Amino acid sequence: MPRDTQPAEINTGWTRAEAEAIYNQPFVDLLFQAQTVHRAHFDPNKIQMSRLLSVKTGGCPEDCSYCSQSARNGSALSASKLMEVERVIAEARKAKAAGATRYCMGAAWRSPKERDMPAIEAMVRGVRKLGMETCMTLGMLDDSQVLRLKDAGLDYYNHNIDTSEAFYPKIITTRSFADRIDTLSRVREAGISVCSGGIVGMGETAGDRIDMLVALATLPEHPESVPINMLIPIADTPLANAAPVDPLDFVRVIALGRILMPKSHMRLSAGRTGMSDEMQALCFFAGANSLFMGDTLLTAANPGEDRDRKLFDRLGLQPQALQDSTDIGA
Ligand code: SAM
Ligand code: DTB
Ligand code: SF4
Repeated sequence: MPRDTQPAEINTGWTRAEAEAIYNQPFVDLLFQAQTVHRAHFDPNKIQMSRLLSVKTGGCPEDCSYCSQSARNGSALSASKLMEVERVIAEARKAKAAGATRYCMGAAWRSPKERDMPAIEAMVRGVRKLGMETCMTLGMLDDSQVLRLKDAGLDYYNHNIDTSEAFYPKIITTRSFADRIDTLSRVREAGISVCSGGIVGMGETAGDRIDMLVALATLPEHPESVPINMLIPIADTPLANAAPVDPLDFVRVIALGRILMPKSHMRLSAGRTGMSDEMQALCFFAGANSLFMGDTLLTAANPGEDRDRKLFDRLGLQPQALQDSTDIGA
């Protein structure tokens, strides 16, 4: 049932059957519905721009099958130390100059250690002072860590559910789907905006993709930001040879997310180097309105600014200014 704290048109009671019926419509009908919902809430030609930085890379104790940074995956990445605060702020300044409005900092941790918290808080304060939104993704958080991040002024916390609850144990065994939901509810309760999505292309079924979106759309409040990643296959990980995703199925996932969570930013996230301009255009038509800019994500490649500038020119898209970041229907 919709919570009374949310506008009436926001539904947090979606069922699997409802979502399946939407997803399985003829492609053109699905896209028309998604674009209609999109236009009721957003300027369809504006795209929110975030920039990522890995502030602590590699050596992660978790066993996520897709990840270059898991110490268990034999991928060649060695563990780095936590980056110096001043360097992080210098990188954020460059990202702002290049047009990013949100700076997302990621660490390859199961959860942050006490000794790292002061530096993490200083990063949040420093990046905020530049006039950018801040996002962190640091793994699982306890109550006190969430409150400290909130006090430092953190705007968003990214914590992906990655896939359906049923498929989750096939991808990660060192933590559970329920652990993810716990951290998400702590973040929400503390008043930090939630960024949560998943990955398409890990061998999951269409049903798993639908269940993942229904899980996000039936949280007590929809995540403000929903990143949909297309798997970037990484050598020497268990998913190195995963079958590529059908691009039209990927577009369907974006469209369903847009319809189930009409006011959330849907981010066309990892995997854009493997997408044609035409596939990205269909994703924008289906309601994607956020992306990562710049030539690297955390460890993997991303289209650089030149390619994205050309794409935006071809499509008549514009970066969303920070003051436009609330939806037009609000
Ligand atoms: N360690 C933290 C965590 O797991 O929450 C933060 C960083 S983790 C790399 C953030 C997200 O990136 C993952 O949850 C996953 O959805 C996405 N991701 C990681 N590797 C990926 C890959 N090879 N392809 C696509 N998405 C990936
Ligand atoms: C998200 O959903 N995708 C980003 C961000 N949230 C942290 C990370 C993508 C990582 C892609 C693989 C890499 O760069 O190692
Ligand atoms: Fe660690 Fe995050 Fe990679 Fe999992 S996705 S191995 S938790 S860095």
